[in-house]
Amino acid sequence: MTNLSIIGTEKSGRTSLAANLGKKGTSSDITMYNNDKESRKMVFVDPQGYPKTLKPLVTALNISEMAILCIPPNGLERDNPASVHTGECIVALDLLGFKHGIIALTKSDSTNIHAIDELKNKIKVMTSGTSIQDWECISLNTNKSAKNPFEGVEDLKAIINTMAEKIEAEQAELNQFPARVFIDHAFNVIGKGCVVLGIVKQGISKEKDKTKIFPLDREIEIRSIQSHDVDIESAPTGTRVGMRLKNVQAKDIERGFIISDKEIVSNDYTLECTISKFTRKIEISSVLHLFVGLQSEPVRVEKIFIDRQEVKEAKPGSICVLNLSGNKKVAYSKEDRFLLANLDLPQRFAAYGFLK
Ligand SMILES: Nc1nc2c(ncn2[C@@H]2O[C@H](COP(=O)(O)OP(=O)(O)O)[C@@H](O)[C@H]2O)c(=O)[nH]1
Ligand SMILES: [Mg+2]
Repeated sequence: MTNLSIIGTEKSGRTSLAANLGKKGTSSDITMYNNDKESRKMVFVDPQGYPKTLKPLVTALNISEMAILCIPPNGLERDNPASVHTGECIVALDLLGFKHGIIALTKSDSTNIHAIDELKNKIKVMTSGTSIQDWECISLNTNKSAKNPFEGVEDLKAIINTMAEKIEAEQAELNQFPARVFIDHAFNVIGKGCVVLGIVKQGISKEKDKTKIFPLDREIEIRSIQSHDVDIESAPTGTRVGMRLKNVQAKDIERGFIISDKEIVSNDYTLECTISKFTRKIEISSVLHLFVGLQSEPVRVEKIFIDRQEVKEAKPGSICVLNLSGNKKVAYSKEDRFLLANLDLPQRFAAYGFLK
């Protein structure tokens, strides 16, 4: 199963595109659109709470294997205040090292071919050296009364299908690892008890599995699993699941909790970080926002090291080790990628890092 996030600035046409590709399902600060009818099941995630907050964007990307970055005709114009968020989405994809994706030049009916070429050139310059520099740009619209209605949408679907094949092969490789399920929603259903929604990030999760939930570090049992409203006995990597859990209550579960046999749990971190070129310097005692998996929380920069020397600041584009401390317990594994953001800046993403 392939999960896609459809990201971009406000009014980039991402909700219109998502609604065109799937049927609306679960909705909070992210909205799921499912295409249950087609043989290859996909979920399209619209981080609708973005750009107001970063959390929906990071959540959507971390439950997806593929992204569609929507850039409207004015999406990179200097005098368009929203264009900072086009840049921010590019920085997010780059810091996440996001592999699979397409750039959708949306609202093609409200622009012209010369403007589209100019936009493509701007994008080429902006994305050069980032993880998305080779992503294909495809011009499209979702306007049924356009002269060329739904131009590009079928082409987009064809590219998605080709990428989905690659993604499925990668997911099959991950099935050999211990199961980890990232939870994005949790609620109580009368007569059924605690139900969580989420994604199998690696391994194969099975009905009746006796496992744990983190950072609670509590033993639980998976009573049953559903995917796209159908009961299944086991859920391989990439499956979007609904699970009934035994021995935990929905009120004790927050977004980002992980179902797995083993995770690290902490509220301080030593990370080997790469600071983005598109941020300001990071200083001792500043407060950053930390994201890992689907969890997020403010952290204080306690210490900074460059080449093992303790320093007071780290410059954009540099590599350093950061000692960070927060208040809340967070669950993660050694190979998980952390993102750091500075919420006071217009482009908020600041760095990525891994456990030192
Ligand atoms: N002309 C035209 N308008 C569009 C297209 N896609 C979206 N819109 C309009 O642009 C506005 C923002 O679209 P929406 O999908 O809500 O953008 P979002 O804020 O990125 O989710 C709405 O008024 C849409 O009707 C398109 O392909 N062509
Ligand atoms: Mg929207």
